[in-house]
Amino acid sequence: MIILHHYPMSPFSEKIRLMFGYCGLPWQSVISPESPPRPIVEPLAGGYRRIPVAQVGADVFCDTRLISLELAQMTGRAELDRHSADVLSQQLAARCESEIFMAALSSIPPRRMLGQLFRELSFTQALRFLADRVSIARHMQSRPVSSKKAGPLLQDHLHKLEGILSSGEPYLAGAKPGYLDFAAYHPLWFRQRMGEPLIPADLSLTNAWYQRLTAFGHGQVQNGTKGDAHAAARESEPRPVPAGAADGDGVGRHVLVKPEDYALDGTAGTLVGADDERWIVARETSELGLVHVHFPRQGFCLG
Ligand SMILES: N[C@@H](CCC(=O)N[C@@H](CS)C(=O)NCC(=O)O)C(=O)O
Repeated sequence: MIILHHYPMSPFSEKIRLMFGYCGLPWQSVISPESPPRPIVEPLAGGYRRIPVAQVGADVFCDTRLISLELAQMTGRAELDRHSADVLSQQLAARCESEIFMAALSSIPPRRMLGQLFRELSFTQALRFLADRVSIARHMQSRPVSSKKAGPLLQDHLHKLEGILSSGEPYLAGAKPGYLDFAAYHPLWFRQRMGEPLIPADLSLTNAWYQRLTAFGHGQVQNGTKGDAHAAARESEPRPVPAGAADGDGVGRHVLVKPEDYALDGTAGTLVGADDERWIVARETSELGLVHVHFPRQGFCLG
């Protein structure tokens, strides 16, 4: 069974949880803390520290762009593969996950965010979370969105969504939801979770679209533990590396794969697969044996 390592407040995790609800794939939920150290995920993913991470046996999938591709392949729902959409939809989805996501964060008044954090987390966890996110912001390579610009940018964006939905289709991707819908949903979900007003009432199509997505829920979920996740890795071999990737560029080299934008910690190991979409890094671990960690190439670099 596919395992998702996540925490309830994580917006990128919500994107995947909702995909599980949509495609009806049973999954196991393993909760990690809101900030490192993350003793369940670290032995699996190595240095990569972002959430969510998905796991099938001894294969570990980092980043929601790649996790959704895995879901598309596992369920035959090609619409969850971001490449299945036209170029404009792919560009809009990428913008939702970068600039719009940052604007959604910046648009939440700090007092409200702090209030919510201290309600949800213990005092120590909340302080650790804040120190961690300040440190991420200091080392960020992508451009932050100022709180002044965030509001107007979000308003424009919501009107753009309303414009797309005025075609009469129920989803941004058309008659059925696609990758774009889930990518557009999660920044708005996070604002709502932090107690911000959601979508202006006059944007009735966008409001109805949001409710339609919310209704997918999280599907058939079972709670799992550190023991379950580690046993699944220890008791399996990584799946074979596809023939096209096994002799890809750089295979055999010792590499460090890391994100290019923020939370820059990377995973070191031997590159055992490389194709246009992904890098696969092999890590021999004393705790879990051999694991393969998969990264999308988009948004990551080799060190
Ligand atoms: N591009 C990544 C972004 C993931 C991301 O930024 N996740 C946030 C949580 S929603 C994160 O990891 N923040 C720092 C952390 O939790 O360590 C993806 O699609 O998975």
